[in-house]
Amino acid sequence: MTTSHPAPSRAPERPAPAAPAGSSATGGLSGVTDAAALTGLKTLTQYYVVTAFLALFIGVMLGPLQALNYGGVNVYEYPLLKALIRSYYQGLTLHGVLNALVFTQFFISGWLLYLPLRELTQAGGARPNLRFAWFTYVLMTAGLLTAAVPLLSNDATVLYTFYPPLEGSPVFYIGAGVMVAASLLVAGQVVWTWLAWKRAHPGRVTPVVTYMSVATWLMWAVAALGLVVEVVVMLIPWSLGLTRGVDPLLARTLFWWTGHPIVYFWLLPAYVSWYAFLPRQAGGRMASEGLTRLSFAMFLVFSVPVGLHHQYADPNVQSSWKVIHMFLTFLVAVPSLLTAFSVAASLEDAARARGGRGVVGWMRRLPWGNASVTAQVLAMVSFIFGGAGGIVNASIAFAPVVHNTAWIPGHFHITVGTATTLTFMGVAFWLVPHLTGKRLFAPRAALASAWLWFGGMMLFALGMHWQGLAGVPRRAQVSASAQQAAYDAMNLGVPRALTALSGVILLVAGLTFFTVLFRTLLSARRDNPEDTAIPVSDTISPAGASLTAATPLVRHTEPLLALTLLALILVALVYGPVIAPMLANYQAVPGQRLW
Ligand code: HEM
Ligand SMILES: [Cu+2]
Repeated sequence: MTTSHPAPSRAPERPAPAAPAGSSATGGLSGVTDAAALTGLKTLTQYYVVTAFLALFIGVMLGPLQALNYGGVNVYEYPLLKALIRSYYQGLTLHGVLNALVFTQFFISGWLLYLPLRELTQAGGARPNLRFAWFTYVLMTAGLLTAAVPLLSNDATVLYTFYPPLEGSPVFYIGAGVMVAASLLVAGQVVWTWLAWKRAHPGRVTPVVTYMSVATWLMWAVAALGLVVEVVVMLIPWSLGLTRGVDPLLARTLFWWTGHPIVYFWLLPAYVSWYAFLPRQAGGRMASEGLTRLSFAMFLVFSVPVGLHHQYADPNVQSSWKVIHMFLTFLVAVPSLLTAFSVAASLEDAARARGGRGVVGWMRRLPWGNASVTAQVLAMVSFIFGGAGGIVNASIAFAPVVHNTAWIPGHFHITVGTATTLTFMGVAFWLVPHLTGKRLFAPRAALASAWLWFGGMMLFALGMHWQGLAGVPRRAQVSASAQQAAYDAMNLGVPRALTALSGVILLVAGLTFFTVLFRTLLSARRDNPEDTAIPVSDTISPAGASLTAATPLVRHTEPLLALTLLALILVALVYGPVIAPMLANYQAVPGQRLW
């Protein structure tokens, strides 16, 4: 329908409410100072979002070069490129760190700070502490800039997983550590503000967007412990020369304590949009608030104790623990399936309200002309394939077939690289106008960028999964290998061509998207800021405002701190017996610099 302007409030023709169902009693701005605080919060959020997309821009520009590598074309000998990056692996480190760590963390910090603080202020909470929020942003950015120095000078070409005994400059570990620590301050501020609201409003049900945000941040706080301990206790002293070596197995185990749940830290903020905003944008309603809360409560409890599914190939970890982590991994698939069905139901609700008919025919009636909706629906479609592949990766019987092959990057470009990234792009199409009061530049180009990204990533995934099954390793400059005969024997013609082509499509997609984004940001016109209100959805089955009147599901999912304690206990149970023998048998290995 609307091809001219994908602003969210266009989909349903009614004024967008400021507060969601359940907190309407105190909805609306309560005074001038609150309005000023929210304006300040908007500016801060804009900084987070713009920093995030600047990182993504640089990261994404490196991707097509890697896709060409997997297409058999080596571009890394060109003098112009050589002047910018020293090697394939320096480029790959920058790509992984900027896209997977920096883009995601900055976007999520802005997104899941703004939404709950704003919702709670409007639900009668205190004004947000902007000073603290700015302090956190500055700290996070300082960490990023610190880590950028050794990354750019080729002194930390350790890839985004920085497995020891690969040893990078201490400046990298310190900068990365500060950046991650800053995300915990965002978590702290959101949880703190929520607790203050709860004290001031006893017996009230937490508004749903705040609920989802607090659950995500609490999950991340439990998840980040592993990485923080690895970096602070092991890697920083070791890279400074204070300890003589580091235990690679223990470091990897701590890394994956964080490294698996980090994927939920990337996904849940996208789910927030799919549950709370996308239905409204498409002209429908959220299905059930109780189910929404249940799936976030399950993510909080079950996301972390699963990391060994990345270590099936590691020695000196008992197989029984690997199998236990595998079953727990399958358990986390449950809330993802809940999400898939709930969100599909709300989209169907939207499409039928717009006259859609038939078992699948209703899909045609989604507002495909709206770039924000289209990007997010396509992101969800890609996640169907990504999630299915994830089950394969997590299965101890299949994992050896795909482990460390091109299949793996094929997999995570349709999960974090599309389900998350394309959702955030789609969100940016309304969020940036909302934050800046500027109109989205070239909505048709925005729509085209979403389709190109989706199509490009689907081709990329096909090419890379295929190559992985043929046995092509990941993290390898295959186009410059001295053993080309080995690759020739694999019959890679078709998947290589698909991968190279996808790189070109994704370059066009990226350039189109960033043109839309930066032209929107740089435009001087600020017209009609009212047009870009937050598209909060109504709910078919709401939770209500009062805990005593709420369903048992709502009541039992409300105590998020108790659920966090449960998560910590579960993590201690399934990681304690794995880590204890590693500590007892610590193997100090000296560092290596292979680049
Ligand atoms: C233009 C779009 C993109 C293209 C063409 C692209 C291409 C690639 C390729 C070919 C690899 C494999 C390199 C190897 O294993 O040697 C790779 C790795 C990776 N990509 Fe992308 N990518 C793109 C966007 C993204 C996005 C949006 C994200 C995340 C938000 C992302 C995250 C990663 C990560 C984490 C790695 C792994 C790095 C490593 O193994 O150390 N990429 N990319
Ligand atoms: Cu995992």
